[in-house]
Amino acid sequence: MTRTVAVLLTGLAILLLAQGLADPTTTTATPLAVRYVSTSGVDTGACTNQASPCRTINYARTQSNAGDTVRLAPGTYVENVNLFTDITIEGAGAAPAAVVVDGGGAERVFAIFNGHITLRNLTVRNGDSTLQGYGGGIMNNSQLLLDRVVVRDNYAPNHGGGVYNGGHLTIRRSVIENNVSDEVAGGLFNGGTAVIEHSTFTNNQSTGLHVYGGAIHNNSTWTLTMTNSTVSGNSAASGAGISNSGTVTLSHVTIANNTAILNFGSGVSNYGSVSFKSTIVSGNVGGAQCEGGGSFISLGYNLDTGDTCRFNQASDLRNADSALMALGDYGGPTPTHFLRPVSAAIDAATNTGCPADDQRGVARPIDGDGANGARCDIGAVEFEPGRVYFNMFLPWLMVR
Ligand SMILES: [Ca+2]
Repeated sequence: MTRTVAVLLTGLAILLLAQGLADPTTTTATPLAVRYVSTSGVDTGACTNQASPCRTINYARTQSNAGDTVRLAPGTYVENVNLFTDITIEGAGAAPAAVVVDGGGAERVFAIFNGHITLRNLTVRNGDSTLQGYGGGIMNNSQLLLDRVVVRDNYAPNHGGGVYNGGHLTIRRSVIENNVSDEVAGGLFNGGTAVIEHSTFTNNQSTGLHVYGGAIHNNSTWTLTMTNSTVSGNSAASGAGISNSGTVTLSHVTIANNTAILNFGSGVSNYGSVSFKSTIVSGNVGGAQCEGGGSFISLGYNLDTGDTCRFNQASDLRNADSALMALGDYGGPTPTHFLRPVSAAIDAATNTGCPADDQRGVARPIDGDGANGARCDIGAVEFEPGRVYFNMFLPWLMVR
């Protein structure tokens, strides 16, 4: 009897032990943490106390577990950051300009080798990849999301002055500007998968004598999808806006005022496949706006201020007046080309497959011409008839 009780008790103990091991409260992973960094901080401890933040991104990164967030107080951080595991690095300022990660002109700013990485609400500037090669501001060989990021004033002697992507890249609500490459792609070189939304590429340069891709080059076999975005005022020998030898899909994009120094493909240079839907190609300078031996596929509702983009659907507008206003701040986090009231783009797209908003975040569609109800506009921006931008609109009225 005693032995039976002992056996039963032992069995019960094993059962309880097994239940204990299975109890989720004893096996939960370390909770995700927020690590605080400030220019007035000190690199000690785990950076989890907002009242006593750490000083550098690199120190906070070494304290982080996979999935943690490093939150940067407003200020400028001169650092070069290599990332190997899941992490979010985000600015705590009201705008990306308030939180700056500066490469010091000596190295890349961010190099991403592994993991799912998010950079949010900050500026990446003054990177120089002379010692490393591709990607002056950011080199991504993993999974990267740029959300509300400004990538500016970076330099690469090789491909991708602003960003080199060899992995999966998503860009949202961001600005890629004033970046320079001495080879291909002043703004973004894509040798992976890139998805770009609500973003602007402006004033990027590819400076080599015979190279291409002022704003963007999408390389062979790779894919780039761009929606509700603007490519304006970039320059290269050829393919000053977008150059492509892979597959590019454009929807509600505005490609304007780019300059091809060697007079070839000022808007788009294409040796792969580019499809256009509800896209404006306007006022690009140097050769034809669209050139190259690749396939140009119109999915309709496009606007060409000339007639070289092979827009051959009944809904396409050729030799049309886009009547773009200058690139500027017309609301939203990124600069855009708002439309003048006479623009042929107004109410000339289709509501079928039209995005729910425009590049600025203004809801689509809006009735822009007071006829036939609300209909989407061609390009990145939806015209608002009640909205007047005095600074630029009044001079335009005077010259009309
Ligand atoms: Ca409209």
